[in-house]
Amino acid sequence: MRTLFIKLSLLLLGVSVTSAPLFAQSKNSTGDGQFLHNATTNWKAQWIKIGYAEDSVKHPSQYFQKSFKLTGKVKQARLFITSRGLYEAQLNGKRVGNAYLTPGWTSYSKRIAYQGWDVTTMLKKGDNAIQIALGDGWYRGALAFENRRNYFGKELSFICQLEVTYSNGEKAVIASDDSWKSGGGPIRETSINNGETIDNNRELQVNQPVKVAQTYTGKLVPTESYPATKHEVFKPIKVITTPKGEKVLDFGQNLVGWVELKVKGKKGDTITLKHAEVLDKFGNFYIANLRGAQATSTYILSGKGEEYFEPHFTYFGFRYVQVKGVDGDLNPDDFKAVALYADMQPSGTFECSNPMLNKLQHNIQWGQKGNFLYVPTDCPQRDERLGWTGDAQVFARTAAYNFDVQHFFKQWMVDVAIDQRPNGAVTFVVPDILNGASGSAGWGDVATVVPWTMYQVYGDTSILHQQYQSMKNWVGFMTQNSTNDLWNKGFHFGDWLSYHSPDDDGTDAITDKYEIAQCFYAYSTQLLINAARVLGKTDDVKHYSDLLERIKASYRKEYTTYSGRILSNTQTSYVLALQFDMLLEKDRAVAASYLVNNIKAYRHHLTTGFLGTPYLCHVLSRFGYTDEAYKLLLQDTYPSWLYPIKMGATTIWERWDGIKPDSTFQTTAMNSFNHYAYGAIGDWMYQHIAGIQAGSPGYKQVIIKPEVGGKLTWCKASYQSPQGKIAVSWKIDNGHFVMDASIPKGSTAVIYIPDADGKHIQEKKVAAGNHHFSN
Ligand code: RAM
Repeated sequence: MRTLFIKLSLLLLGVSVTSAPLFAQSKNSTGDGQFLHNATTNWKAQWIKIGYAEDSVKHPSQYFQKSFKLTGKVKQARLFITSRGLYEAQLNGKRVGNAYLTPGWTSYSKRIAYQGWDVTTMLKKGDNAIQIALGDGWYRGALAFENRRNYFGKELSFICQLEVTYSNGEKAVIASDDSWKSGGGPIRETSINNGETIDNNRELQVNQPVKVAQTYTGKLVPTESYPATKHEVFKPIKVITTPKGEKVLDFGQNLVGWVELKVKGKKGDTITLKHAEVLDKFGNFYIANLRGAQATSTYILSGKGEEYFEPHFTYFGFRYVQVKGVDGDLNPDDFKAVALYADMQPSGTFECSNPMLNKLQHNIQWGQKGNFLYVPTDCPQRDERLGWTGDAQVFARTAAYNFDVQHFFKQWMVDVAIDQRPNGAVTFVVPDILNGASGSAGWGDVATVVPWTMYQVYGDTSILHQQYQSMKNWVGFMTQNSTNDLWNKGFHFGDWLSYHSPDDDGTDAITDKYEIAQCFYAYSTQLLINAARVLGKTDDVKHYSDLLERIKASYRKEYTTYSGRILSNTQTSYVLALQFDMLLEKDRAVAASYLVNNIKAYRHHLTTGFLGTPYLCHVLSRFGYTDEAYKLLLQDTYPSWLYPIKMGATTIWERWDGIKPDSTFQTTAMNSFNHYAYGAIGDWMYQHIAGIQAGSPGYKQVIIKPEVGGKLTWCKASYQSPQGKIAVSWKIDNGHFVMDASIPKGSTAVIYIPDADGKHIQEKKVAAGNHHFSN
């Protein structure tokens, strides 16, 4: 039976419990034990590590075990555990919990999250055993660029505490200490970038002593975020033999996770699964864009009946899997791809009459799924997979429409602050593994944008309290690096991956980096003022409001012309100036018209990169050009949101032209097919097509303001707000605009009802409940 997928790691157990099946594989049986959000303990246990010389070339998994007796009936039991490296824990032969790649990734040198599990049902009176397996994970690589190792330390270790309360109220604690045993087992090699090798012939031998490991000098903190769990399961939609003769499975969706394999073979048979996002223009397997990441699972069979494999301490970004080592034709039923991502609750749905837009929404959500794995990463497949701060800040608002990300970001933002440099510069990536590289406009602004966005969405001021000093430090950094209130120093990524003309005809859309920096300096200062106001810090409000005036005045002096043009004269330059209110009121309309002229000059193509794109349609809508926004959104030739969809994308690409119109690829140096940044358009789709907007922090007041256009005949969307579900469904019916809207209890709404042409808008105030409108 498929649900009885059982893993090779049967051998992980000690003698007394070897008969129990381990690591059952289906979603419903991923493990017993309930995850306890934010559960805390008083640590008494010791960190322990292996007590033998390790194989420092292959870095196999390390296994630990302890047998123990419980003298009475268990009323409650909790396991607290974390590791330097990744861990999987088992109690009496059963996997603890449904989370993978635990303890997740934080700025390990300063803090490591631990997990608390309710494991009451996993223990019994009498003999019990606990086993732990460790893998290198993010702690000691191979990680990021060039598969570097040992970013955070050289040795794996773990700490755990099993706290048992008996029915009679007595307590027992089984803690990691030097009485445990260590050893090796089937996982022979494992790393985030390269994958995992599992040898079913390697019996588990856990009979070596352990050593007490170095004390951890950072903080151990409870887990606030959502651990990675298994979600959708995909069967291959096609089995392909490529022109080169490669055997390839197509799972139909670019996803993040791994493949579970069921196989029969001879002892020593070796099966490899290589993972790729795309096939090349000839239909061959293509992995050049993974750069140094090997992304390979290698399984060595024991030959004992049907065997089951899945990796433990790695993950892949893939749609296609090349299989080697299986004789004859591949049986698609032997493989299933499992999506692995943060266990966040879905919160938004969006559908409309244009199937391409629905596909775009699908791709945005899958970009989020694949890159929300403990930290918000830029990409999930190549030798990178880092918490790029710029990407996270541009996507945060959209992310919050699609899923509940409140605690995901709240936990990660602590690391943003922790990794922040003493001068206030925010690192490019968090956790920082780039030696403190920091200070780029649009990236560092994660420090202000994410807390403010989360407050807007969830209405919870605690994130502002938590991040306020960090916000201030970031603005302080920009101030220190400014002369006459102009931030014109240092390195900046600029409007990353904006349009470059393939024809070298001078139409490259390059926006001056310091011009961009000045806009973000203003924006972050504005958000700091907003936060100061919410937190009642009146002196700061005054101080930063004065500063903001000066920043904007300097901007206008330096970057705008007499007739209202902006130095770089790109879409991004107008978009940022207008979005962040850099121009005097009287000059804004003309700037908006320059923006529209520019868009027309590119025949309704966007030319924006990471920083301009999120605000492009918002600015158009704000200045009365929703029709232009729709034209951009529905454009399907390069560069545009729908072009990748025409080319078969199932996720958002890093570049507008990851695959060019002639089906060749962009540079192998940087070409991810699962990169959520450009998915930031999702926010506009929810706010302006569906019309669901927050009228006040946390949606106590709701605005419903759909904008008709793009020949759409209907739209149906919902958002699970902190107040409850908001739903909107509109259609054009016989020349009338007809809408149903439901507003949750505790909220009121202002509803704007356009007519079928998008004009003559009626405004109504309504209370919670279901409402029907027609115009
Ligand atoms: C690359 C990726 C990432 C971006 C950085 C600046 O690594 O495109 O998304 O943030 O560059």
